[in-house]
Amino acid sequence: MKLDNDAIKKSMLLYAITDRGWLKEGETLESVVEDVLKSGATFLQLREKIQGHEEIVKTARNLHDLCKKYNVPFVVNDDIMAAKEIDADGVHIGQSDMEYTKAREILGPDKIIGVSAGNLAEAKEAERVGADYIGVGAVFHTDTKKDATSLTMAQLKEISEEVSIPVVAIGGISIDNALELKGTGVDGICVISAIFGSENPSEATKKLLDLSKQIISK
Ligand code: TZP
Ligand code: MG
Repeated sequence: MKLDNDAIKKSMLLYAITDRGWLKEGETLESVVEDVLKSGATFLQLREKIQGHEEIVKTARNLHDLCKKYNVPFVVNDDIMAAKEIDADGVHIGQSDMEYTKAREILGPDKIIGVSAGNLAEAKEAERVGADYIGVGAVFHTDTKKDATSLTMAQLKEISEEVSIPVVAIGGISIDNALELKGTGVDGICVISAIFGSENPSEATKKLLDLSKQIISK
């Protein structure tokens, strides 16, 4: 059974996206992800920009096992077939690769399909087709995704008001700026470098979780 809208909303609180580019000597993605899950991340996405499908499947299987242990939903970025193969909780797809119909056909009604949105029109379109949540950004400047469009807090607020599916803010979010998102109506924050690029991913996770609770509190 798929998580309902409310449960997905709650799981957006601290959404972590992996990036093996930040791994330090001797670390594995699995070991860092386990620290991050232990420290309170509420959703996990495997995002691989270099690995091929076979490697993605292997990593996804390991991370999914960890996520099950911590009761955290796990999705794969872009590789719908990898998500299908390991029975992940779903996929996250971009707007440019608006493959929603294909993803839903392959994964079925019970899987989570998240879609990226860079503006209100994209957010509404994602909701219309049936996305389970949207990742909206970039809300701040980020070096992680060079082609991400930049949004103002007012635009972000409008998007949160106009769609009823869960909204998670993404892009350049750090411990230093996260609280600027308070009042925008988002359901949580999604980060890559603020966790995986941090000296101490576990501590960063705890701090960001606390900040996100402040952001979503009315
Ligand atoms: N989509 C919009 S911004 C972004 C993605 C994948 C990058 C987020 O990475 P960071 O390091 O949290 O800015
Ligand atoms: Mg993509």
